[in-house]
Amino acid sequence: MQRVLSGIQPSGSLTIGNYLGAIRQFVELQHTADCYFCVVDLHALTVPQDPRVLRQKTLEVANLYLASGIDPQLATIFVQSHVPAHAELAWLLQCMTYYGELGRMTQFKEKAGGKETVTAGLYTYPVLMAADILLYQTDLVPVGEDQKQHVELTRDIAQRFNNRFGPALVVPEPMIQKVGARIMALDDPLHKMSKSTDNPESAIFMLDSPDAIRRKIKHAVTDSGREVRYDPENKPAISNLMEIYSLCAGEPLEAVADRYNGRGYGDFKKDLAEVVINRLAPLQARYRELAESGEVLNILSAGAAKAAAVANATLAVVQEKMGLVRAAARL
Ligand code: ATP
Ligand code: LTN
Repeated sequence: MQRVLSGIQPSGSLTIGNYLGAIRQFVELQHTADCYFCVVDLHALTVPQDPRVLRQKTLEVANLYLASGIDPQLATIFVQSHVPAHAELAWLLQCMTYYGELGRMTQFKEKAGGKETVTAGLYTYPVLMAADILLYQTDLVPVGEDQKQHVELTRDIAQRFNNRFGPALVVPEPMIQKVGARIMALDDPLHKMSKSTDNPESAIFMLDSPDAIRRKIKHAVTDSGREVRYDPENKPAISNLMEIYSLCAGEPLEAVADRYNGRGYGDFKKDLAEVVINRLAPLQARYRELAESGEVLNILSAGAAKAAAVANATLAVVQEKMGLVRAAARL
């Protein structure tokens, strides 16, 4: 059985970009692969977080995994910081990653924006992600398009380790969907929809109310002209909305294009809002039940125990190969 691992940062409220680009794949993969899905709280600390909000968002992401249909009987759900091996392996791998390699990461360049005061953690962030992946001997990493470069760096680090110390780490492959891998912001179709945005109108959040969804879609920017046509190059805004429609309704893009052929943006946007609302409604209802039950804490502690067993085995091999004297027992 193939091993799958992915993670989402509790750095804000999850968007439909996170859902359509990542979580939707997680739900499918749990039936055919041995899946590990983590809430990467250590990654969220790379930019300033309010401790109270971080705690709340960490549980919110875990509950949204469950509400989206990830079944803890089929997949292992856990919080990254509950498994200390992640931070430990990250250090060991930082000592095998080049400064120049990290400087080339586009996500770092975008988030740092040339400022001196960004944290060292933001710079080394991709190595922590490599540790997340390599600890589980992961074959496949389902992610959105923006993470492809980080998975490629992970492959380079794994190969470098294996070449220097002998085979120890599985070299993973990214798994990126054809449609939905890069949902764009509602106010700017040239930028990805992001949960840590300054403008909450630019994103549809998984827990948005029907009214908020209607308002945001109504005000979403469109392109010049008025025909509803899938053409990401010349009509990036409407093409993005069509992708959201297609994925939420479970209909091919061509069917959406045919239905709105000869009709204007107004009709299309009105229907799109209802399609998104209907897709999210059952998930939001399950979320409310889960959040009230508090059951997630038990699921996360069982998940961490299962994850730690796999992670610690890999960490021990890496430590031994790199020349660390192993303590008699894990303290
Ligand atoms: P932040 O804005 O805090 O950097 P984010 O919204 O980009 O966060 P992440 O936690 O970094 O979300 O990403 C979780 C997963 O969701 C990743 O696999 C990422 O590729 C995917 N993802 C995030 N945004 C989008 C998007 N707009 N379209 C498709 N996939 C996305
Ligand atoms: N870096 C990712 C989140 C992330 C991740 C991972 C994704 C952390 N660890 C391991 C896949 C596998 C992001 O910013 N979206």
